[in-house]
Amino acid sequence: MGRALAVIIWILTFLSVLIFACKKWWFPPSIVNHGPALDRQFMITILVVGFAFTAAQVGLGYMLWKYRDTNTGARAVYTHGSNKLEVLWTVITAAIFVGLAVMGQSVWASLRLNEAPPGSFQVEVVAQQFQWNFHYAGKDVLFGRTDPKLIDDSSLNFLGLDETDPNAKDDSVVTALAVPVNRPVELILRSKDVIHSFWVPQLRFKQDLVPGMAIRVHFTPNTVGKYELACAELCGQLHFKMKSYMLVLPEDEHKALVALPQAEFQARMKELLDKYPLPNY
Ligand SMILES: [Cu+2]
Repeated sequence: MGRALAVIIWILTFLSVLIFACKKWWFPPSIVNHGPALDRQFMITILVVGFAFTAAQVGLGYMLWKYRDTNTGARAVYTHGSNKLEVLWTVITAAIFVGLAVMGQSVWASLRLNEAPPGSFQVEVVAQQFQWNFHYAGKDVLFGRTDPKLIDDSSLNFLGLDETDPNAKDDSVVTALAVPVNRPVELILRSKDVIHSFWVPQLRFKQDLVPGMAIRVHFTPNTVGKYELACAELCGQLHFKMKSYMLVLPEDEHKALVALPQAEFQARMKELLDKYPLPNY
């Protein structure tokens, strides 16, 4: 029985490692400038914890095998363990964990702890149960005033955009995200009701949208295409339906799109969503 358990543990360990090593279920390729650094950091982390996991499980199997019931009548003995060893492996584990965190910090900081570069393309993202709204500033590059009192879903004013504000005249609110390629993009993330989470796997970050907050994130996409955008926070009964697309467009195509008035913007967006296929994973 002891031997069988040991072998089962080894087989399970081998299969678990295989799932990661074969890379069949891996991330889609990144499409942002910070992607390679983040992927490298992820790889280091998974190699370190993968090695620790394998060593621990192989050791566990070895102990099961060695100390199995052999019917020799030998008695179990009590041992208090070794304080020295306990301290040693706790210190080593702590050092590895803190080391990995410090290494990852620089990638994180470069993305999250500084402001978006000047000239970034800005989009206001307003989430609600259960849809994504994207607010574009239009030709004047100025967002129109919004007021929660003006929110009226029945007249499709999901954001409470103040139509009397001159800056709002050329604004568009549509249900998909379009950003230019090779230019910094800044998203201003808000929520109208509960916590949602903005997630495009190819962007290599996930960010909550929290009611009452305007959370800013920035990135520079480098590959033209259409990508799935999902809500990654269980936000209610129809959470699974809360999805959209992010289009990364060539500069001229993007420029022409965001200059369009609302209705034409929406129509052109539909055409573009049909034009670009989803990448196959
Ligand atoms: Cu949601």
